Amino acid sequence: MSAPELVYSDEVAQALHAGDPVVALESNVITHGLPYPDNAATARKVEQAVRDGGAVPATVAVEGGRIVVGMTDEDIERFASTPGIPKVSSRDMPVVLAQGGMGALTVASSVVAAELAGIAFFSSAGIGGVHRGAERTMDVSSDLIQFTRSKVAVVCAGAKKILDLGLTLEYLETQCVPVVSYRSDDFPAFYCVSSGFPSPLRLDDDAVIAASIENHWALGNHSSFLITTPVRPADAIDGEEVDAAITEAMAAADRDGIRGQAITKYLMRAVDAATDGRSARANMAVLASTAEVGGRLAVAHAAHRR
Ligand code: PSU
Ligand code: MN
Repeated sequence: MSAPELVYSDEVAQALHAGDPVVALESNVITHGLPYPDNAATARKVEQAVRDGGAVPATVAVEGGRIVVGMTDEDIERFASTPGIPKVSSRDMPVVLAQGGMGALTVASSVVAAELAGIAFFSSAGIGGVHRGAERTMDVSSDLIQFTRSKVAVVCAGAKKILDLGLTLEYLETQCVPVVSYRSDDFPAFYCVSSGFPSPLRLDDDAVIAASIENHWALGNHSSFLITTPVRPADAIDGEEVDAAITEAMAAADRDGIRGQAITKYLMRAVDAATDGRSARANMAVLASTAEVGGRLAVAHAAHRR
């Protein structure tokens, strides 16, 4: 039995070898988060944002039975423009790898890939969470469960308001996953500056965050460390407007019988339509600004490890 093969881009391999900061990025946002060609353009902008923060980006995916660590520009274009690439979460990974097809990695499977690849940081604007109505549907994103199993620092802009963010925070607390908000008092909600929930903890100092991450692992926790950073106010969308669109979209999803894996994309597209594409633009902005903070914190973390 051999472990799945990882193929690194030269740049990522060199950075990891040198102990330079690297930030992993998900590919599901390319195939399922935004329509073509915005998705390809955004993926490149997000990679550039990681560089602006001072780190090397490594967008991760699966293809040909191998885990790709650092997609090339051509890979990104192909994934962005090929319809029907499956959304691959942690539990789907073994089968898609065995079958040899293309797979877009969610936050959950991306942190699996990052840890295997030796990458300490991952950035995504919106993590999955506890869905609204989960007490009925039991729909809790595997992202949260994977955070309890993978040693990766996750930088995000919180989670979308399509989720129950109060329950999401409760789950992370119960599971001993640290949640720290970087230079902000509130837990953010993707393209909204605040979810309305205060963050469990605020930290302003990059070096303290870097040391806290290492301490979390040194204390024997084989789990993730979450750091949130909010969307820039100029790019943000008003929370109440989004809430109204979500309530409507959830009723429509119910009518259309949309459940499970498909619900996240369905709700996101419905909110995009209801806000006249403004949420799609905010989406692109927050993906990039989050990645830049991810890059910056990965720099502090790499320095701490030296
Ligand atoms: N939340 C967002 N945007 C996204 C996703 C979540 O605000 O694109 C995607 C991510 O790839 C995340 C996945 O890992 O959806 C979670 O899906 P589910 O709720 O089915 O676990
Ligand atoms: Mn789900």
